[in-house]
Amino acid sequence: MRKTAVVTGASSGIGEATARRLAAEGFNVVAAARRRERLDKLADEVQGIRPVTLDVTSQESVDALVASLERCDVLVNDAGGALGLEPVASALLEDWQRMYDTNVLGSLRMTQALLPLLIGSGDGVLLMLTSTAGLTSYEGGGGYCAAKHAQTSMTETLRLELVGQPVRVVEIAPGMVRTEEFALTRFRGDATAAARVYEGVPDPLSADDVADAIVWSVTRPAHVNIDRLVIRPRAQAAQHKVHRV
Ligand code: 8X3
Repeated sequence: MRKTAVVTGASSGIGEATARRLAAEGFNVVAAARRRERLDKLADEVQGIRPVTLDVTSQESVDALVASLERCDVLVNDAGGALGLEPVASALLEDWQRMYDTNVLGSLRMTQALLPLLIGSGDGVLLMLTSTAGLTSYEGGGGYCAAKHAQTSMTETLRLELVGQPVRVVEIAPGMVRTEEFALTRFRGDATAAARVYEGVPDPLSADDVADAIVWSVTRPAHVNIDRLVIRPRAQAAQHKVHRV
């Protein structure tokens, strides 16, 4: 019996790369995101992917997705992202609200809705895509770091609360990853500002590097729980310590 994996944020970046890799591993993949046309293209291209329109900020949308599932063995909570790089003193409240709603409450909605199926599978894996921003703080990162710290904390709490149940709780915390949209979204479409983030960095991680780690983590034997995997490019020794040429 093929296992089913649900991936949120699957229309681009790490989510899309994860959907592709999980399908290649033989999973039935439910690729979920808001932008349906991108999902349809992905599903046309890759066998084993079912596109589902999903807005993780809407309980109704989450419930509709869950109602369409017969089973779920793996949940990858990838939807989220950063908005703005203003200092806390001048940050926009709406940005903080949006980041909290997608990264934290979006993961909470999906987790609450899918836990019964994950546990019912007999070997479920709940994976949270957090960030090194969930482990440390940096100037301008206030709202994003706060949201990612909250998501990291939720992950730790879940692992404690679910011990003894047939479900693993995995956190993947990437550092610098160059994707099509992460920095562009953060800088509200300013491509020059987005490119500056990676300027001179020999090799930032790619979405596929992170997807590789995700797929490795969820395909370990059932008794092996990868609690947290921090993954950075070789050129990034710490949040502020980046080698540029
Ligand atoms: C992305 C890593 O350094 O932009 O989650 O916060 S960082």
